[in-house]
This record gives sequence, C-alpha cells and structure tokens, in this order.
Amino acid sequence: MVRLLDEIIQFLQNRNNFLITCHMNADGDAYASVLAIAYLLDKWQKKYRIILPDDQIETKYNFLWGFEKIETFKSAGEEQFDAAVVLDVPSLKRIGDPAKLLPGRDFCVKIDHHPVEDDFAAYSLVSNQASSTSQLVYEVVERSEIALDDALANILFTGILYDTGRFSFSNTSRRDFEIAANLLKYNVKPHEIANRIFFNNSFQSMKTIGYGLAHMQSYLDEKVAVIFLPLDVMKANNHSEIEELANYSVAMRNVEVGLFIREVKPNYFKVSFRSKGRVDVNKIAKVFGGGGHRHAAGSRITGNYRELIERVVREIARQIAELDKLQ
Ligand SMILES: [Mn+2]
Repeated sequence: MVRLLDEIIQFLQNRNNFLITCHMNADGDAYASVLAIAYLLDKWQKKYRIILPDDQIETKYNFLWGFEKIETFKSAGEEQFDAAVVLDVPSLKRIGDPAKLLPGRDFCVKIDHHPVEDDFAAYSLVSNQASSTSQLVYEVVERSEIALDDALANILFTGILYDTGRFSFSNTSRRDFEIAANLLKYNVKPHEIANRIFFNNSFQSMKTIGYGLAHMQSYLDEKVAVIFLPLDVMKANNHSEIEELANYSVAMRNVEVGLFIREVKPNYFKVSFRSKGRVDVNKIAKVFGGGGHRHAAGSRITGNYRELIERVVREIARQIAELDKLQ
C-alpha cells in the first residue's frame, strides 16, 4: 500500500494538465474526493480541471474549498488531458461522458472503494475495505508532504461522513474514527456539515419522503420492502433530497433487502438496492445491468413496473433461498 501511495504521489507531482472526474450522480464522497485531489494538485501548482458527468452540480457542497471550480461535462467542451484522476468509480461505463476525455491507461490514476470492474488505470488505489474514496485520499494526503488544514479537513470529513452514513454503515471502521479524530483537530464542525449535507431539504422533498413511506409495499413475507415514486411525483422534486428513502427502505425489522424505485422517464426506472447485511445487493444489481457495493447498489431498468418488481423480487428470493440453504 505504502509503495502504491508513493507511486501515485510521484505520478501526481510529475505530470501536469489533469482531468479530475468521478461517477455519475456524484454523491458526497465523489464531491469530496474530487475536491481533495484538486486541493493537492493546487498545492503542487498543477493545471487541472474538475469535470463531472452530471448536468447539475449539487449546490449543497458549495461550502467546500474548490467547489466553484467544478464544471459539468455539458459545459466543459473538448480538451486533451495529459493525465487523469478518476475517483469513486469502478468502471468506464459509470463515469459516463467524461470517460471520452481520459488519456491512455498509463496516464490514469483510479482511487476507489467499489469491487473492481474495469482496469482502466495504470495506478489503481482500490480497496473495498475502505469506507469511502475520501478515506483512501486521506491515506494519500497523509503519505504526501502536504499538511492538513481547515479546508482539506472539511473536504475529507464530508466525504467520510457521507459514505459511512454518519459513521453507521457496515463499512465504518476504526480507521474512519481515527481519521475523523485527526480531522477534528482542525476547524471542522460535524453538526454543521451534517446539517448542510443531510438536513438541508425543502418542505416539498420531505413531503415526498412521506409519500414514499406511506405507499411502501412489502414482498416475501416482509423480507423485501419497496418504496416507489412514480413519474408525476418525481417531476416535482429535487432528486438528491429524497435519496434518504433508499436507506429507509431497509430500516424495518426483518427486512433483508430494500428497494427505492423512481420512475425518471416513462417506463424507465432508477432502482437503489439496500441490504441489511446477508444478501449481496451488488450481485442483484448486476443482474439488472448495474452494480455498487455489497450493502448498497443501483441499476437503471427499462420496462413495465409490475414486471420489474416481479423480476427483481424473484432474483432476491433466489439469493435468499441460496443463503438459507447454506445455513
Ligand atoms: Mn464512495
């Protein structure tokens, strides 16, 4: 690990003109890890651009250093980059459009904590034991000669706080608490960051969360819970503010798998999978062309809603039956 960290630091110091990017639907860990790398490159006086695949930039991260440097692919225009740092994403497919801007494999660094998919970077700092990509970027920072300060500490704390679900998901480790304790030596206020990234919703979004819960369905003897938002409900909402519904889908006793399904276009569904622990939802999401982690994954599925539910529940039932056999 130490040798790889040194290689990555050397690569960053020796190259110039970087593209920094991450996965589609950038989340708190993606924003944080992208900005932390930008911060390092800035300190090393490198030329870089941060280009996200999404059309919309999440304003709730605007308190973080470097936020104003973030561009969307749509507005960025074409450019040739000499190097790239790709964060929080295991495959080219999930980078989306900015993948077109990547230089060759030898000039790419990948820092990620998803199970490995594409080998698109010669320098790959990948550990699915890490809670977050931000945690791995912290390891890079710690190994480099760049000193932590308020700006960088706030960025990294935000990423870890987000991806550990406020230090409660199964990925949360002792290392996260060590890092957090270290970051709190700087001017980092956990409650203020939590307020900005978790409790910063509109009334409309909270009412939609209520709608989702009130219309929740269960399957397989309450082992599966499904929260569904149809198109007309989705249209009225800021999508990132209702993401918490994915976590609520698995917040009941006895539920093993939770689904949060939103119809984003007619007969086109974005599905989030959550597992209480036993079922590997990464495997289930993969059956439907998506992926993610063991406990949290997603897919985009086209078709009729009823058929979708039937297919997904059947797949979950199959996995649960297999697990029951092993016990
Ligand atoms: Mn992440």
